[in-house]
Amino acid sequence: MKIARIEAIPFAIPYTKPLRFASGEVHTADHVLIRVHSDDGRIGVAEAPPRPYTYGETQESIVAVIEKIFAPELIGVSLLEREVVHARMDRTIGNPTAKAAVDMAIWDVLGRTLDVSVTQLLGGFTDRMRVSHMVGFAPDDVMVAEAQRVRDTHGITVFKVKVGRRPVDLDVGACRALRTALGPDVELYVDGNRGWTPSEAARALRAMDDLDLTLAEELCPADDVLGRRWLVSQTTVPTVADESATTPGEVTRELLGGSATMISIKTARTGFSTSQRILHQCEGMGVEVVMGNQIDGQLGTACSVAFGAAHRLTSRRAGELSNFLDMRDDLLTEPLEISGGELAVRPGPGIGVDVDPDKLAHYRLDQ
Ligand code: MUC
Ligand code: MG
Repeated sequence: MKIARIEAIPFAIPYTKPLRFASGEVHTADHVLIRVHSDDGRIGVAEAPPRPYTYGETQESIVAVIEKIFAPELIGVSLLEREVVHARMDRTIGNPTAKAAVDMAIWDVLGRTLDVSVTQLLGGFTDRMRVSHMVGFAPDDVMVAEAQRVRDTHGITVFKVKVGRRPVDLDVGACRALRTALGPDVELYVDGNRGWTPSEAARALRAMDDLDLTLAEELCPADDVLGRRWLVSQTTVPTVADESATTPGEVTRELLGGSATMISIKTARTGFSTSQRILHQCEGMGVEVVMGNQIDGQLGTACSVAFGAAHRLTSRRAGELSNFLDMRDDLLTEPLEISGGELAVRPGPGIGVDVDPDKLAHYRLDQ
């Protein structure tokens, strides 16, 4: 039950259409596949998505930190010694998606070793989640057509609309068009990826007061400390901290500072181990959470649903689990399927998915 080897394999799979948002855009899933081998021959997998505009990591930096620093520090550690794993990785600051993927691949190989699913190991609350779909920047009619297609094809009725453009009327118009076209029965919420000032955000929320938005995520930067507090005091829409709350310490700062009222948990940046700490922290403080998406592929999405379904609090709301729908292909032997607006946890041991060797050979960049 010891870690024998860790691989970091860069791969690239194009998107059928780019996802655009206030802090960047994604055209290709240029991710890193992590494989953790145990000394009894089992392999656990996870994927790390580089998001330079959010965490400063690149595909090259993820491969380098895993090969040069984490792997040598972790060889020989037991799969059960998660505290040791994290103490060693935390000697290096930053690099959240690299650390998270190593953590999740260790849980996967542990689950395979014990012949138990990660969802069962983590909490075993349910076996599925409702799905929320992210709608990126585009002309209003294109955003509406995408939401309608996703609703009609996959039964999804919860949409997170990307906002944060200037002038704010662009996004107010897009949200209004979506509400008019989709009717009152779908859930709509917004994510600004730090694009607005607090006063722009307040103006936009006021202009959308009649649209029944359920959440407003990261409308302005965390460094607008007093501005964000002021914004919370101006609105009755719960304000979600996403990229401003990526560690337990940041979660405490955002919540106790009054700059956010809910937390987005992303397994892509906090793995299973630290996501569980953040979840319990929020639960203890009486704060709601949403399972976010780091624009994950199918492997990352399988990790999110494995974690989200494991706990009562994370499975209550729809999780953001559908970004992979816009990828041209993926690495798994059996693709994930969203139907009736839900995504089920894979029943097998660990995360429950397998990487197709032919697909990996085709998309990997290092051979
Ligand atoms: C999101 O919820 O913000 C876009 C940038 C990022 O860091 O995550 C995605 C989605
Ligand atoms: Mg966000």
